[in-house]
Amino acid sequence: FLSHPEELGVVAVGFSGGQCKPGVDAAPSALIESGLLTQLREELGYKLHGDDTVHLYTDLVPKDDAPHRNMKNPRAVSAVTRRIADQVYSHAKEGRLVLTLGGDHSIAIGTIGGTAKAIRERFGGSREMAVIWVDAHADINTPETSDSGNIHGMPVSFLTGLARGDDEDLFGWLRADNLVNLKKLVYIGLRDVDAAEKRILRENGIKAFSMFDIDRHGIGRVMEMALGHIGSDTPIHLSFDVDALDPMWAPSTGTPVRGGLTLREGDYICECVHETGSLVAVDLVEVNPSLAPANDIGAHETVRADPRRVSSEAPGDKLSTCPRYPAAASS
Ligand code: EXY
Ligand code: MN
Ligand code: MN
Ligand code: MN
Repeated sequence: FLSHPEELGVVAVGFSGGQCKPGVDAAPSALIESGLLTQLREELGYKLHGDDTVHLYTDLVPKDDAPHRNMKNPRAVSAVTRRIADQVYSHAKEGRLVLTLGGDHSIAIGTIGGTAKAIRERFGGSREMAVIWVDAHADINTPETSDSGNIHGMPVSFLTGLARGDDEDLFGWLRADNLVNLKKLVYIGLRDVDAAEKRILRENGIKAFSMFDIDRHGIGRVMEMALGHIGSDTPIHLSFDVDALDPMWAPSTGTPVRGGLTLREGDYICECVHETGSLVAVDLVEVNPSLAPANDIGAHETVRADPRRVSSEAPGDKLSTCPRYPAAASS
C-alpha cells in the first residue's frame, strides 16, 4: 500500500494534555537523542521526510479549556490532534510509511484519523484500514464512561464513532473518513481494562488478545489469529503504547501495569506486522523519560535504541578496554 516503501514520514509530537503527568512531552527528543532516527536512516536505509521539529503545539492550547463532558483539556487535545491528523495525512497521501513519536496516546485520534482518511482517498472506501492497538489498556472509554476524564483513555471511542464530538472544537472535526471500522480493530496485550470498557468490547464484538491469550497460545499463534482476523490485503496502522511492555522493560511510562509483554514479544508483534507488507503507519506513545526508577537507568532502558548494549555501564569492545589475553600471571 506504500508507493514509496523506503520513505518515512516522521511526526514528532511532545504532547501530554491527554493525561495529567508531565514528562511525556520530552519523549520524542529522548528517542531521537538515543539514535532512533539515525538508525532508521543509516542502518535501515529509510529516506526521512518531516520538518525536523518536535512539535509541542503550545500555540494551539486555548487559555480557557474548562472540562467538557468530563474530559480534561478537551479543546487542547481536539486542536492538537486535528493538526496531527493533517500532518500524518499529508505523508500518508504521498504513499509514505508514517512514524509518529508521542506524546500520550490521545494523539492517536490525530494519527489514525489522518491515515484512515488518506487510505480511503488512495484506495477508495472498499479497502478499509485496520488498526492493531498494542496496549495494557483498551483506551475505549467514552467521555461518559471514563472515571479519570483523561482523554488518553478515550481515543478509540472517538476513532470508531462510539463517542462523537459535539462542537467543531471538541472533536466535531472528525468526519466519517477519519474513522475506523470496529471490525477492523484488534487489541494485543490488554490487562487493565475498566468495567465499562469490557462491556463496550463485548457488546461490539471487538477482537482483543489479552495477556491471558498470549500466555495460553503464545505470541506466535496470537499474531496469526490477529492478522487472520484483519485479513490479507488490508492496510494496517500499528499504534504501540509502550506500557504494553512489562515495566521490567519499559518502566518510564505514566500508567505501568505488571504482567506485560516481554521485550521480544513486543518486537515480534512489530516484526510480524511489518512482514505482512501492509503496514502504513506506526505510533510509539506514552514514553515518559521523567518517570524513572533510581539513577535514570529506567528512562535509559525505556528509550534506548541500541539492542546490543546490556547496560549503560557495560564496557565496550574497544581495544583500550579489552584486557590482554591471557591475563598476565601474577607473581
Ligand atoms: N482506563 C483508564 C482511564 O480511562 O483513565 C486508564 C487509561 C490509561 C491509558 C493509557 C494510555 O494507555
Ligand atoms: Mn520512492
Ligand atoms: Mn494507550
Ligand atoms: Mn496504556
